[in-house]
Order: sequence, then structure tokens, then C-alpha cells
Amino acid sequence: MTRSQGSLTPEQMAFYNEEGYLVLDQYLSAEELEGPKQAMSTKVAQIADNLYEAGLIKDKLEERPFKYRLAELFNGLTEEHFLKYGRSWRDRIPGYFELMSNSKLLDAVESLIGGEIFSNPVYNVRPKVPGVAAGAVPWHQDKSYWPDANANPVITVWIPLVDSTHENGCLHIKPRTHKQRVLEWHRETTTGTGYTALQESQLGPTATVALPVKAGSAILFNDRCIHMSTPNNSNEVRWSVDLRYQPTDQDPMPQHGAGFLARSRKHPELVATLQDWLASATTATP
Ligand SMILES: O=C(O)CCC(=O)C(=O)O
Repeated sequence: MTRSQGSLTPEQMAFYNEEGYLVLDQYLSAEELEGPKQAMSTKVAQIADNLYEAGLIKDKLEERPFKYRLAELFNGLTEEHFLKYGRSWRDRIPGYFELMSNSKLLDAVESLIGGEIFSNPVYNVRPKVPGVAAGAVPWHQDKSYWPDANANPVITVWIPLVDSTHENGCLHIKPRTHKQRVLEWHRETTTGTGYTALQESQLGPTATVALPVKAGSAILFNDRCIHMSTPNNSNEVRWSVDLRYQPTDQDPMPQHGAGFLARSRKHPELVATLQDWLASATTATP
């Protein structure tokens, strides 16, 4: 088989399979991030309108840079305001589809699960705003969100749109924990998010690996791999997306929304188009 642009090397595949995660450093170019950034800016403008109409802000901060605007819009507002107006999003904005369908990303995923790829409905745009407790994500396994779905392996592809650092709350992972069963989780109750969470005592002896990475890097991980992220102690938004992919013969999890056929070597004519995705259709109509 010839290697496509974004295909993984045998060493990278072996690392992913052994460790449960893989970092692709500065994988996407600034140009490839432009579409999703535009989509996020569109959403931030809508949030500014909503906050303004609700009488919560007097200035929509239209001239402020991408990195700062959303953080500054919520300056002086409460956790409840953030949960209501600013939490993770799953909107149908074309720039997100562009990213989810990025051929380099799909090449990497294909290296791991083959060429029949379904984009799982669970994808999140995460603006981690400074000083908001809901931004920090507790230790968990993604599979705790779909424990009964016959959907292993789901691969999460986590991409920061700005540099992700210790200060602004980068991802942390427990390598090799994907080889165990799904652990019993609880719903955390302090942040109002309902995140699934594990107790400290369940984490085992594996040392934690912190993963600060540059904008456009991609961190791939298995849905049983234990991970978390720390609070944002900077003054900028830690923008990221987490996308998920699985083989087409797995549960499409409609209870979480509509995913879509992202790549098919067997039936390329059925791969969902932007119009299909905007209409929430999972494949193209042949
Ligand atoms: O982006 C984060 O801070 C956490 C992401 C995460 O937990 C996930 O993608 O499952």
C-alpha cells in the first residue's frame, strides 16, 4: 500500500497500540486551521450578541484577537453565565466539517483502523476560558460516555488551535491504561458539567504524562485511555477540538447525534458532503 500524506509510520502505529496515545507534533498547518478558527470566531460573535442582548456586557470586543476575545467577554461574569453561554459546542458550522474531513487527519486514522471511517457524533469545540472551573476536565475514560455501545476502538483526535501549555491547561494522559476494562466512574458535581470522573484511587501506578503541544498538533488516543486536563491559569482561551472516529461497522451512537461517513475506500461515492452534514445526513444520497 502506498503511504498517503498523513499516514503513520509503522513506529507511530506501534507506539499508539502499545501506549494508547500518539502525539503528531504540528501536524496541521496554519492554513488548515483557518476554517475551524473562522467557525469559532463566528460562534464567539454570536455569544457576544447573546451576552449583549441579555444586558450582561456593554462592549462586544469586536476588535480583540481570537486568543483573548471570549476570555475577556466573560471577565466579570459568573460560572453560571459561562455554562449557559460559553461551554463546549457541537454546532454545524462549515469550518468544523472541513477539519473533521481533513484528508491528512483521515490518513492518520486510516493507518490505525482501515479505510472505512465513520466520524462519531461526539465532537466538541472547547474554549477553555481562564478562571472557569468547568474548563478543567477530571480523570476519565471517554468510553464512560458510551459504555454500552459496541464501539471499540473509538479514536479521539484532540487538536489545539493555540499552543496548549501547562499554564493554559494542556492534556494529561496515563499511558497504557487503554489495555484495561472500563472503570466504574461517577458524575462529578462541583462544576455543573456532569463530566464523568474517576477517583484518585482508581488511577493505578502508571506515571502521568503531560502533553503540552503547539497549535495544529494532533493527539490521538484510545477511548479507554485515562486522561484529564488542568485549569487554565493564563489570560487567554485554550482553544481546542476533540474529534472522534471509528470503523463503519461499529455502533453509530445516534443517541449522541448524527455522525457521518468520513472516508470509504469501498464506497467513496457515499462519503458525506458538507450539505449532507449540514442536513445531519450521515452519508451522501447515491
Ligand atoms: O480538552 C480538554 O481539556 C479535555 C478533552 C477530553 O477530555 C476529551 O477529549 O475527552
